[in-house]
Amino acid sequence: MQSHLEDLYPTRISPEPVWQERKVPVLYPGYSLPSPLSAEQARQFEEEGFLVLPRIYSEEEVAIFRVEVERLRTDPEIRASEKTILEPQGEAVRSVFAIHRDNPLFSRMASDERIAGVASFLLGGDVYIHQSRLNYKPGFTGKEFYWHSDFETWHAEDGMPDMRAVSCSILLTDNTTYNGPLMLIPGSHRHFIHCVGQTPEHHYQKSLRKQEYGVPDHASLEKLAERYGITEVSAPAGSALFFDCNIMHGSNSNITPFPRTNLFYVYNHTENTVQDSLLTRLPRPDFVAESRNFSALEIRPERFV
Ligand code: 6CS
Ligand code: FE
Repeated sequence: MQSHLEDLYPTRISPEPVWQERKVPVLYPGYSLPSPLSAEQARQFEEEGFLVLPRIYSEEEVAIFRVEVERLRTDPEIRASEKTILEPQGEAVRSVFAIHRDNPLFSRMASDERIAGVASFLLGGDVYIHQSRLNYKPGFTGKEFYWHSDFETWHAEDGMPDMRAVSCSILLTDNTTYNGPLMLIPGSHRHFIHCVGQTPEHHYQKSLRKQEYGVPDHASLEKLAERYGITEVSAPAGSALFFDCNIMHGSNSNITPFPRTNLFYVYNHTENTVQDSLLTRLPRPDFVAESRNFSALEIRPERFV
């Protein structure tokens, strides 16, 4: 029987949006040196809530990833899987979830010290994968991801207790200013905004295509954007973008011919595992949120060419 944890971030309860401050550090101490980041990089992540590491994967490695990504996109079995989400209008593949579990290449990549080592440093210790996904954002038809805090969803719908998780997005195509790059509000990770509205039953079946609950109200978004501005991340393929689980982010639709295809690994600290006792509904399926195997990743050097 799980002990009943206090809900530190009671979102989707109040009829009005509520702001509260983050309760835990952004950058966790306690990691042994040498660190994979410079002091300046660590400071930037703490201050802004995100950090770009340009071209950590070579062109040759990216080419290998893209062959696999294209194979997945066109594989009828993958397309028919519940782990594959289609775009809200039409039939293009929007996301494929749990690739760290089902795909040998992307399983190896999840433990690659070039990314897992940075996540472990930021979170201050042992980590496991809470969620992984491939977001295609195809040319012409890739639709937006509306503004949200990932932690708000992972807390409300998966039972993640606190903000001790970080996303790592690996850019598999150039993310330009025009093909729907990630937009972040730097500094927003320090505030937790309670969203209004209840979580619908089986919400993920809709929210992963187009999210309408667990999104902040316009007044809060306006206040955040006016206070901190909006930064878009344009960087070349092979780069890695680390962003705090609670930073407000979103991305626009892609009407250009150029896909914006990114891999995402969500690293969670092994002391922050999801707790059913925090949920008001049934837990989401295991392909969206790890619910059984919380053992620490064995982080190791990897090369893919
Ligand atoms: O609900 C989730 O877990 C997913 N939704 C979004 C918009 N970002 C995080 C994650 O992929
Ligand atoms: Fe997100």
